[in-house]
Amino acid sequence: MIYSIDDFGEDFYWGVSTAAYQIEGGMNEGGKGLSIWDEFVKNKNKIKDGSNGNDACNHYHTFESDIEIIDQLNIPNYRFSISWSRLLPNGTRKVNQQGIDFYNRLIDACLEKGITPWVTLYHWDLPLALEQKGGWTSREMLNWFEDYVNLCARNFGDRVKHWMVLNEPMVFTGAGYFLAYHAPGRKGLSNFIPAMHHATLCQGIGGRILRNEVYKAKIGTTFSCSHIDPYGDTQNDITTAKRFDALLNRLFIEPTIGLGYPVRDLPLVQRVEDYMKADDDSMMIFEFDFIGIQNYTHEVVKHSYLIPYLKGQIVNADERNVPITTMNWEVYPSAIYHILKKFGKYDKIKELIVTENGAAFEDSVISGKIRDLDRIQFIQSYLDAVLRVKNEGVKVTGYFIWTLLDNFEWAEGYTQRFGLVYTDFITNQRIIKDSGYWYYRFLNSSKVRCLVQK
Ligand code: GCO
Repeated sequence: MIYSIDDFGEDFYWGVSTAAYQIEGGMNEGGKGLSIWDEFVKNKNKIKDGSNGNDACNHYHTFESDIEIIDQLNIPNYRFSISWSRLLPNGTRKVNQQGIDFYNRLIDACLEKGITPWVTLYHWDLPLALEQKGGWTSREMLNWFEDYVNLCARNFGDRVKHWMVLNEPMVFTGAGYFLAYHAPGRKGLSNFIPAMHHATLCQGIGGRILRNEVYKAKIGTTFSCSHIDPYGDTQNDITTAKRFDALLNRLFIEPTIGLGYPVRDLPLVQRVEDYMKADDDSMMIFEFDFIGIQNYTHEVVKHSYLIPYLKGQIVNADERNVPITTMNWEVYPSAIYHILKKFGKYDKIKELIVTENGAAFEDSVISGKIRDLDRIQFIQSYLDAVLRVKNEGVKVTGYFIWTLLDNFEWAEGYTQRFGLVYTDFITNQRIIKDSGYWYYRFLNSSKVRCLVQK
């Protein structure tokens, strides 16, 4: 298909996304308290290159010039997250005014350039003090979260009108409380199930607070979604695919729109009954203005009796002889088509916005330039799929690229470069990659036409 920006319509939201822990650094500056990630990275075995986000991209000090880059690229919307422990060093009560001031300066810097700020309230960096009291496994989270969201709404809601409550609850509960790959590094169903349930409740709680406190807010929350395909056409593989789909794609959205947890396709979630209180079913429900879809690839799964609970496993992309990114994720543009189509079928969802899509490749600086054609092609082909699904009537209203700067990629440390802008992690110098210039030209001229070969 040949397309240009005009084909998406004038009201389409174009943007770029980041997250506090991945870029800010300033780990113990400005009165900030510790987060679970500040603690988790001390165990160097948990991070591929033994690194940490203590300094990350130094964005805490360079936010003004980073915003200038967004402005230079003419990107109209910027999605970033607030670090809870910068505002409330101990998680609750005592407010750190320097933290509020930092985000005020960041928001104002965006607005001065005409860039619309889109704020994620929770992108994984829980205050450590709260984790020490049980973190997401504790029902107290509901009160802690309420205080935090109120604080953000009251301090920033006069200027920030676009909000996302959680970033990928499946990842922070699954990787953080079930598999111990991510902070806080807890394991097992007895941690995962309560963490999952409290995250679902907090989605609703956060949404309602924003609705009450912020005049004319556009409120969403974001989900990691991967289209799931069975490895073979056996009945076992097909049922396994259904189970993985329930876990990875349906678990958090369905209770939010009143369908409850997908217990039938994912029996392990039945255990949530131990944590359910009388009003929880209705407390989980909230009418979001949009759902943020974060998609990178599809997953291929096969049945296995050996894997507890899930009775199945993901077949890694490098075992399937397919094109991959350096994350070992298959380059598979149809994934975003299928996922948007799937979420478009829930009639309670009003709008879908792709709040993350992008790719990590090996970038090298040659004569001061980064010729990342692979990333440009990746984005063009995924955008082509977004446009296809939009033209078929699915309400997709925006697309944000992950990410502005190469940054700290969680358990992968600094080994993965997802940015439109290259970060030299020694000097902290930024260099706009060819993909950044491409995005600029695409956003600013209907004459830039993309041709995606099938
Ligand atoms: C994610 C995250 C990002 C990641 C990105 C690439 O939401 O998983 O929002 O923090 O860096 O997805 O893995």
